[in-house]
Amino acid sequence: MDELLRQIENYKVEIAAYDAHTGEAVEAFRIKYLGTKGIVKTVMGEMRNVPNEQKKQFGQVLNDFKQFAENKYHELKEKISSNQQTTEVDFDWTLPGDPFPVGTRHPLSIVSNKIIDIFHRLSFAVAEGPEIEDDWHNFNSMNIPADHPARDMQDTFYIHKNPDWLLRTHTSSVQARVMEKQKPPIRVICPGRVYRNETVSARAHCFFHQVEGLYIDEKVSFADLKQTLYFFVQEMFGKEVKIRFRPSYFPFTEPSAEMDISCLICGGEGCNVCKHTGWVEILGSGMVHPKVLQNFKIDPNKYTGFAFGMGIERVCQLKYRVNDIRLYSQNDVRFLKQFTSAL
Ligand code: 2NL
Repeated sequence: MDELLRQIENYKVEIAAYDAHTGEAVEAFRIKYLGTKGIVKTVMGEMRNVPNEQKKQFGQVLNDFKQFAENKYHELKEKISSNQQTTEVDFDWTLPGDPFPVGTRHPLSIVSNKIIDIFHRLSFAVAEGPEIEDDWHNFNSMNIPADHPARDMQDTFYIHKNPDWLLRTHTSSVQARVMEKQKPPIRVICPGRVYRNETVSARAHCFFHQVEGLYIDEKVSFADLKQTLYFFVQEMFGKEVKIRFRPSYFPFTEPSAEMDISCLICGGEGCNVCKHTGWVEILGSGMVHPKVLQNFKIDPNKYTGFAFGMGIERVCQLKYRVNDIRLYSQNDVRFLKQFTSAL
């Protein structure tokens, strides 16, 4: 009897001293003391040998012992689970971070920025204006007559509320606003979005982007126009590019000319892009019409100027070989990601 009591006391000391740092060690404790063949069960089995008159008192001791072992087990379990939480907080802050998914610049922005940069080197400033315009800035001041097809509902988006308002069809309206405010010398380029009522296809869209340029000063000549635009395409496409001018017509310039560059896709050999001519159209240009200058109280006898306009989608198509204009606004990351290194 006394022997058994002493043994229980020894187990209690052992249990009190037991420490565990892992789930496995806690489980080992459970098996050793509380398992079906564990120490608590074994000690309980000794009850058989206890004389009847001592059973009550001894039962109490055994129950206390069982309780003692169970308490310790719960204590150990508690400690392990709070330890696991501590491990999460105890994070290695020196580990490299997860990379942020960084987007890519839109190809039209890349090309627009390049154009701005090239003309900046020739002292052209950038001007911006509203996309919703009035008839005067978009058409009338630009010498576009009332019966011009561009003014047709079929070609231009008008604002129902006010028939004088429309979505600008070119960025000439921005240059009109510059001429209204500023006196020569004027040297600006106007990049921006423009709208035309076109059926959407691989080649046409109801909105696209343009850069127009305007240079007004004393003695500005067609030679200045040619040299400026030649410099531009050389910077944009490379020194080897060739240019040619074809006479053309625009209501706001006189004389007018369209400029072609030698086809960079086939090197002039003939391909689909240049329709086997070796040349591709890149922009329209001309000497600012005297009537346009007069509209802004600029004396055409004192001042002359040249102007030009080009589609950014078109330049982008030639530079990066984009063959469908719809790709620019579909937001397909497989398309956009291809311009990661073009910045
Ligand atoms: C084209 C042709 C052109 C202009 C735009 C212009 C602006 C003013 C005065 C006179 Cl303020 N002209 N702009 C001149 C000639 C051609 O654009 O085919 N663009 C895509």
